Amino acid sequence: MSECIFCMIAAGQVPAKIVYETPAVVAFDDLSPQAPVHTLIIPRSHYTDLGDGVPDQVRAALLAAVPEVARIKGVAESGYRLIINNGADAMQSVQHLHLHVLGGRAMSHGMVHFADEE
Ligand code: DGP
Repeated sequence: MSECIFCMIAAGQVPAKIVYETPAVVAFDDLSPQAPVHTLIIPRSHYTDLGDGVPDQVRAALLAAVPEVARIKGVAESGYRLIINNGADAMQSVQHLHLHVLGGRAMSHGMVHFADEE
């Protein structure tokens, strides 16, 4: 997808702070970090979200990258949270499947936060 910002990052056409990459995935720091460590892991190929026919090997590659990213970012021991905002109700804002790795400080137990409670 030529106009997809994450495709452009994966292709090296838009700069990003690359943390880790394999032939299947790229990990880079989020532009608007929500925690001291906030890294995104994306497949190089374009899939809108998890419902977009993502092959098993791509799903596996995304998860396999998680401990590598955690190690590189120094949060493997302290822990981290994984988030996938998948689709409209989850407020997915970039329509290229991505996994957030968040860490570097203690988080609350709460996982969700509904729009009508804000
Ligand atoms: P989501 O809401 O799950 O779709 O999160 C998209 C994330 O992508 C959001 O945390 C900000 C980040 N982001 C958007 N555009 C860029 C970009 O051009 N570069 C980087 N590094 N991150 C981006």
